[in-house]
Amino acid sequence: MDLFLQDPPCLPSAWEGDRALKDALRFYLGDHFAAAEVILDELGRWATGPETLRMVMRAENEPATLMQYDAWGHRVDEVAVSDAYTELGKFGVEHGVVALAYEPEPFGDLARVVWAAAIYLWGPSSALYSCPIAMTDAAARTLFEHGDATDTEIAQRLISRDPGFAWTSGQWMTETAGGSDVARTSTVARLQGDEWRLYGTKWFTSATTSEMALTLARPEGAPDGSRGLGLFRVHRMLDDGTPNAILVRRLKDKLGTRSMPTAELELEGALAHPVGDPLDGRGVAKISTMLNITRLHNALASAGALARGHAWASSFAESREVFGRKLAAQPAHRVTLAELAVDKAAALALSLRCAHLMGRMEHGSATAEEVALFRGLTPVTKLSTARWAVAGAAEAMEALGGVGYCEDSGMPALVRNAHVLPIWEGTTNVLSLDLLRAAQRSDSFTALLTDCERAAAVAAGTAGMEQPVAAVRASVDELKKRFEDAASDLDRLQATARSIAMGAATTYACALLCEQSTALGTEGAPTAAAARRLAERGLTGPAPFASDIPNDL
Ligand code: MFK
Repeated sequence: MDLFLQDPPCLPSAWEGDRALKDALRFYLGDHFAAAEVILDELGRWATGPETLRMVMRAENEPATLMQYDAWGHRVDEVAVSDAYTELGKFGVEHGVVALAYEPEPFGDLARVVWAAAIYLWGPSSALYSCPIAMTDAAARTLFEHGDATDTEIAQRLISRDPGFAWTSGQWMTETAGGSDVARTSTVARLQGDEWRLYGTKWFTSATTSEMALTLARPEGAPDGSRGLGLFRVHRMLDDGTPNAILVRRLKDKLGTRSMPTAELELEGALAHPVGDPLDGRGVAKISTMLNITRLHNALASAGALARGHAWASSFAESREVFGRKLAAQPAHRVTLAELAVDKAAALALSLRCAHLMGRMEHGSATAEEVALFRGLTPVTKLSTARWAVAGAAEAMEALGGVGYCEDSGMPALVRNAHVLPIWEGTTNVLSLDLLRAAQRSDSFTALLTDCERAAAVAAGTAGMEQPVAAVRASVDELKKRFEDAASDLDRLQATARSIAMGAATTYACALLCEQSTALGTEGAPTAAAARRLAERGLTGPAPFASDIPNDL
């Protein structure tokens, strides 16, 4: 008897097969769409091509390694990465995964939208080279905003498309005592002669092979807490070609992101260059420029993971027959695929809107309301998309059945790598609290809800959009009430923060999809369907605890 062998699923071009992305870009880009399509079409064909997918698999199977000593006992601390990882990154750099955001032509203040689409397509095939790229982009913007002429010169390397000239940057924030609570940073900056030297241990430093990093340290004599911290640029190698005084204690043995090295570093008097005045107590505020950009990268990685999971599940369902018909035609499975598509559309809507606002801020065309909106939207987008990505990656793996659970399908890597997304760059709770802080300091929450109402108003009166528009309006009222009910008691407000943040994410995603589908007219039918489905699921999510959290649960 012949053994039945299933044809492997075959991914379409990541660009060609992504209707939600194209529709969203038509909405944002208008006349610029055609120019963007040329770039994104090439990236999309590359991202899901068989050769690229083989390289991704190879990079995943060749984790980063550390050699601390050479054969003669000298301390060398050499971190090696797979050449497949390097090649995937090089392709991205050449195709502008940083540069696109900084090139004034042809997209002007819409450059971040095109850039975001590029990251979304390239990221899932980067074997986590997306991590150094996130930090590189973020470091470049931070140096441009807060640095001097030398910093600006260094930043040219970070935004270059030439792999021979381009550098990547790390972001060393986390210490043993301070992951979320960065105020507990204990690295000391000592002024020795006219040079700053850093002493301390950095506990998680990703992309250890990067040529430089931005890091926080406390100048000797500066006050405790976050207001005593300065921001410093540190290079791995010194100008004379010798290594800086940085020891690699060990590489982290992580659940995922294996091709990308993450180390513990010992700074033993590492030469460092202050970014701005190291004694102005603005280190955290300055590195926040960086955080907001890496958080958007994180959101795009989440949307990209959802897209890749959905693509695998859909193409498998097209080729698989079960119980007498195609899996893609089985009602239960159609629901699963549709729900994945809705999550992807929501993640994309939030991420692209964030990118749109960021581009306007970077080009000086954003209004004060848009700046306030961006401040609240960034944590909301990062936290929600990351959680959707974890659930979506697991769902996609399940959709491939037993083969999806096997390493050589690539799905376990998708699941492993998705799990970092809610953790790095601020956990779900830390970012929920960040939304509260932004709400209190810059009225960002009000700006977010106001923009929900604005977007819903655009769609009001459009046939078929009555239900999602009404749901957005009701949810805005409910979220305001949740905030106001808890506002007078800080502990209660913090206990409510996640419910408010997740509710705001789904509500804003629905509002954006309502607005986009209306603008797209008949072409916007799939976007309208996604908005309706979000509304059917319920926008506000679970209510917070009605009273104190019971101790006996
Ligand atoms: C593929 C994806 C790629 C992603 C790769 C990334 C890999 C990188 C790996 C990592 O480095 S992960 C580690 C990331 N660590 C974090 O995300 C830290 C999480 N903790 C926080 O975000 C805390 O909220 C924070 C450290 C910012 C709290 O610090 P503080 O000093 O206690 O907070 P405070 O007093 O609110 O903020 C100090 C200043 O910064 C204030 O300015 P002002 O003095 O002018 O008022 C704040 O307004 C400002 N600030 C804080 N967060 C901001 C911000 N400004 C703008 N945007 C923000 N998000």
